[in-house]
Parts: sequence; structure tokens; C-alpha cells
Amino acid sequence: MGAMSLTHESTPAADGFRMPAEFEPHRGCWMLWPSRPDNWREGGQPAQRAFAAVAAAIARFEPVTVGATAAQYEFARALLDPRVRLVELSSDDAWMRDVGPTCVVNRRGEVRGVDWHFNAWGGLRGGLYFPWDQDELVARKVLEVEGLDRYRAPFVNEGGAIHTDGEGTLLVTEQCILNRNRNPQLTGARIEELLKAYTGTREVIWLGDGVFNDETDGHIDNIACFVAPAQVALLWTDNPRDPQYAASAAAYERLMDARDARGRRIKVHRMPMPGPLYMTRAEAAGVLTRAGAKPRHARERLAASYINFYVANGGVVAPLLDPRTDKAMLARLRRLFPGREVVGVAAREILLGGGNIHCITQQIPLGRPRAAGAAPAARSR
Ligand code: KQY
Repeated sequence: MGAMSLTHESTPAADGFRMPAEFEPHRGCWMLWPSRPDNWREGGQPAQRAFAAVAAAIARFEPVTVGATAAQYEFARALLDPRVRLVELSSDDAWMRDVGPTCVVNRRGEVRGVDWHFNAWGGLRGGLYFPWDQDELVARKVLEVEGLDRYRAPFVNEGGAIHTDGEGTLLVTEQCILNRNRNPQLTGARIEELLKAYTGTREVIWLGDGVFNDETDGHIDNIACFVAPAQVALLWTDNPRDPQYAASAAAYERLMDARDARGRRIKVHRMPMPGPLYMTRAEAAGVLTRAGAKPRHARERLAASYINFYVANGGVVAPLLDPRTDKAMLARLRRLFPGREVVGVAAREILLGGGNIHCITQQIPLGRPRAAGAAPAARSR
């Protein structure tokens, strides 16, 4: 690891960096520790056990670091697998995919991180909590700890809003990326240019809506992801009366019409949905209500999806959400990821907080550290 993290004023694309696919090799994985009682029921304990199980599952495949606040540090250490590194790190909640850095690599194996502006999934126009100032600092702190240089992207985005094949193609939803609560001052064309510049991609595949009732405004990482170059897994239901049907059917059509950055057609793997699943009265009652945070209601449809898994070195860690469909999902993932061990982790408690395993993790790609004393090309603080 390098000792310093410098901020570059250029863009990853201009400097020859690209965002690798999640299925490329990792240096490790970062997570955060959940504790806010207005999002996690019963003061966060059931979610903490689920996060600890996810961290332990990923630690079988690659190094895991968890960030916890000073107040939570001892409790987190007591629940976390000893293989997991725990560091003190402030945050407003625990969605490392979105508040952590999106890393990019160059041909020499150098890794840098993109630090997006974060506004809690919508800022004061439908965002999920206020304030979010500690979340805004997480990516920069992770890059400091990892000794990786940084790009500060000049617009709002979240890691869960983008997926890539690592070969020049970006996958996004219009519902999220073009939402007026993210970058109302920018046109769609400008946002696409910026996304390409900060991920080093050349082609963007736009899907329409994401998962029904997804409070992130339809993050891509809940509805579709690349499982290999030119292959996408898509959340699917055969039931035309299900509120998810139209979005998945429309996404399927767009993917069938799309070409990736290398001009290839996309093979689409339809992944059946769990459920439908709903928040119970007891679950909703366990969440404290507070001004400035989204309230939870009994019988609310949960944005449950088997697409929200994490691909680790030699493994896949996937959410178990419904005993009626979990086995079939695991079998499907084993076919999609031959050569990786697929591990299921009980994830309803994570889902109750509004996301799932992919949303609470962020990989750092494998790269070679900069040689000691080597000067960066451009720098500012
Ligand atoms: O899905 C994600 N990437 C984040 C979900 C945030 C939910 C906050 N309650």
C-alpha cells in the first residue's frame, strides 16, 4: 500500500484508467457496520449479525475490512470473524457500495478511486435521511487507508447505480441516473459523458425502471448485473400482474436490442424473484421513527432481489431471502459462475434496511501499488 492518497484533477478516462468488472480479481472488500435505529430494527442487532455473516462469508475468499463508529467498535469486534479487519470509521449508515470509492485500474495495474458526490439517494427531494455529511467522507477515508489516489467526480452518483463488464460497457437505469433528485442541473447527455469519463467506459446500456419499491430510485445493482462479458443476469417474474413485471420485461427488451462496447449482443439470464416479500408489523415496529429519516410501514412490499449478490475472488456470496426459491437461485448462480463457490447468507435483515449484499460491500480491485517515492503525474489536495 502507498503512504499517501493524492487527488487528481483529470478524469480516469483521460489518464487511461477503466472500472474493472466485479468478477475481475480483488485486493479486498470493504463494508460498514449498521447501527442507526431509525433504519435497522431492534437497535440494529439483527442486521449486525447478518452483516457479520456476510463479512465472514466474503473473508473465506478475500481480505475484508469493516468500518465502525467509535461507539460501535467493541460490539462490532465481538461479532465479527477474527479474519475481518475492523477500523474506526464514521458514517451515517452502512451502504459501502454507495458511499465507498468506485475503483479504476490502468494497464500497469495501478488502482485509483472515484469519489462520487453522495446525497443520500435524493438529497432534500426524496433522500432517505439527513444529514449525510459523514457518508460523504467515507470514500476519501477508504482511499487514504488503502493508499490509493482519488478522483473527485463533479456530480452525484452511487456505486450501486452502475455496473460494468470491465470491457468498456456500463449498465444503468434511467429511473436512478436521470432522476431529478440527483443532478437536476445536468442533461442526460452530459451525465452520460461524465459517467464514461469517470468509469473509462465507451458504451452505456440504459435500462428504464429498476425494482418495484426500491428506495434508491431503481439502482441497477438490484435488477441486473454482468455475470461475464456480454452476459447479464436480470431479475425476472413470469407473473404479468406482479408490479415488477413491466420493468423487467422492458429491461429484457432493451438488453436484447443492445450492443456492448465491443459490438457484441447481450445474452440475458432471467433470474426468478423471491417472494413477493413484505415487511411485517413486528419488523416495522422495531424501527424507530425520527424526523429526517424515511419511516417504515407494515405490509410494505420489499425490493427483494437475488441479483444483489457479491462476486469475490473464487466465490459468490448471495442473499437467502425465501426458502421457496433460494435453492433454485443457488443452483442458477452455480451455473452462471462455474469455478466459483457460491455461498448463501440469510439476508432478510439487510433487505429490511433497503438494500442487500451488493449494496453493503465494495471491492478494491487487485493492482500493483505505486513504487515507493514515484511521483504522480498531476496532483492537488
Ligand atoms: O441499495 C443500496 N445500494 C442502498 C440502499 C440504501 C437504503 C437506505 N435505507
